[in-house]
Amino acid sequence: SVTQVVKSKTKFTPTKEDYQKVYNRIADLLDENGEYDDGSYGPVLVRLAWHSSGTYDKNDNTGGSNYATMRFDPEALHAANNGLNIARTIMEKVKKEFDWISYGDLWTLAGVVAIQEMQGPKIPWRAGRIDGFAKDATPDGRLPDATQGSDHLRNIFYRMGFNDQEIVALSGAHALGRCHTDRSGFEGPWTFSPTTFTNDYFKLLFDEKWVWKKWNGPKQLEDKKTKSLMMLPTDYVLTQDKSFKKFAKAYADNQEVFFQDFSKAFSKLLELGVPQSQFVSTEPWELKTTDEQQR
Ligand code: ZEM
Repeated sequence: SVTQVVKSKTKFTPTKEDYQKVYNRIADLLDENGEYDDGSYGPVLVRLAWHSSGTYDKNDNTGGSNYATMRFDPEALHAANNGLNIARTIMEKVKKEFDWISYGDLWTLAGVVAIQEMQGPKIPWRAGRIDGFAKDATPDGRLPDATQGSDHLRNIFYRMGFNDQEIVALSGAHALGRCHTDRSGFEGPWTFSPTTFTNDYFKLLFDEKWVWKKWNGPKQLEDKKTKSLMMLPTDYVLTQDKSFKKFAKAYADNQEVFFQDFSKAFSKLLELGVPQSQFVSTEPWELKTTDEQQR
């Protein structure tokens, strides 16, 4: 007779506490390399979360954060994603330690960690994204082109399901990080504190005099006073278009209002393309910052 040995493998069901552990691991990685840029991987991780979500098209429900298709060529090689291999490589370390998390959850969670740890607002977040396949990857051209104007911004963001107020709020993420000539062709940071989340981007847009930079690179603006800050044409448009300007001014005047609106819009961005039925909880979670945990 044959004795059959049945190996029963119980599937690991992560809890909120498990995701908090992943959060903490990512938080520890943010400033492990003081040599990198302004001393933090936070900004490039926010950009990874954004580019992995902003491919969403509400018309056919393709793209978005669900399948983490930036893992695959040609999406990984789209010019818009230049430099994000750095962010994806850092996230591999976390994935090795927490192999049960999906890439979509990992990358969006990294965006949440980065914003919260860099003094930004709490970002409600839910788990449940699943890994997709190369066939789910999105075509090039779904992310915004910095050289264009308000019509383009609206076309791109309306396609994701955002309105003018949300476009402006999301653009405030440019308080963080910088442009790199070897990634986008543009150069420099938007603010004097690129690793702290503030409403300075909006303040500077209105308070500084912005002039076209004289150089061989793509069209960008520099602040007349110090010439050390930059704005993309799509940033400057927020002060020129009547509807955008109203929101940009409100965010320049009141950081609280900006934080609230950014939190809502960024949370929504990170859930684009994820079927509601996939989320493990109906109520989004607020994960604790490292400060709150006094680790
Ligand atoms: Zn960005 N972004 N972005 N962005 N972005 C860059 C960098 C960063 C646009 C854009 O072309 C560029 C949003 C919206 C838009 C961040 C977050 C968010 C760079 C520089 C460019 C060219 C890349 C480089 O050279 O490294 C355009 C046209 C946008 C339309 C409005 C939204 C929305 C974001 C998040 C909510 C962040 C954090 C960076 C900095 C990355 C870094 O490595 O420092």
